[in-house]
Amino acid sequence: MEAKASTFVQGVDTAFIVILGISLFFLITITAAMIYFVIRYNRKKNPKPKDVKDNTRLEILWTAIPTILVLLMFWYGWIGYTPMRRIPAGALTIKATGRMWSWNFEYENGKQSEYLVVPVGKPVKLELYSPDVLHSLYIPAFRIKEDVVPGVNNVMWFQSDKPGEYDILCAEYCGLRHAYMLSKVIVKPVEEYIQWYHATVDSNSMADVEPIGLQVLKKNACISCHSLDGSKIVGPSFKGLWGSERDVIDENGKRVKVNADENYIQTSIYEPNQQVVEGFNKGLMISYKEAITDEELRQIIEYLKTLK
Ligand SMILES: [Cu+2]
Repeated sequence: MEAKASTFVQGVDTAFIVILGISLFFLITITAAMIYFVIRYNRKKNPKPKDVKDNTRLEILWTAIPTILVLLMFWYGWIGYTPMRRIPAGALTIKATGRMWSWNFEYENGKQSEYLVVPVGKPVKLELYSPDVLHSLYIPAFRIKEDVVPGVNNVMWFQSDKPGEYDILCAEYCGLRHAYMLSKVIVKPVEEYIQWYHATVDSNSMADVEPIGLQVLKKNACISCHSLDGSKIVGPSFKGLWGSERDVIDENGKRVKVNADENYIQTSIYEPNQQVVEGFNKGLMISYKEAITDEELRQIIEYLKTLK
């Protein structure tokens, strides 16, 4: 048998085909019967219709058959779903973080990546974490999807038996840019995975040759809301920010002019709602005091100075 993208494919596809098959059967049968009855029992042909009442056999049949069908659909759904919640002991654990607006994956040795890299044929457990809003980690090829809820320790798992690349999406659409949270699962042969796991340079990413400040911005998903090219996304662009004069609304709702210096940048990252640039919405950004260290803040400032 051909290897499947994940061990859940068979169960989910069977449930899907059973339910689709039953639905199609009834759609066609009921529509055909309806058309036939409209013609066959037309009032012109039957001016005095018979009044039919209380057919016990019919009533038992149309109660029993749908009950059996519903239980059948439940059964296939149950068979497909229960393995998803039974996580094998000894599964490889990876922390999956969904934040505004990208995914980040952290491995047991502390290595981080923007793509999820896993070995083929091994169970992988994802510990789902969100620092900000609801997200939903969705890997269609693996037939799995799970909500990532702030403050809740949710998990999901899978095992892929087929090396390759598969899409990752965020299926939470009630926010500004969940649809932009695209990533990939890269399933590698075990030796290749081990090599990647221990390598300090991530061959899947150009990140390591970029300025450190930019790496920090990318790691914290800053650039999914703040562009580097001057375009307006969710927040103000980083381009030309350093040293510029900003019109901001302070905590009391008063409009003030400030200079974009070290202090301003630190406040904007650690206390983002204290001074919000005029024309942008308050309350969309969370504090990055926990996530960004003083040293990283310095590196960000060094990088911003180059974005004239
Ligand atoms: Cu999301």
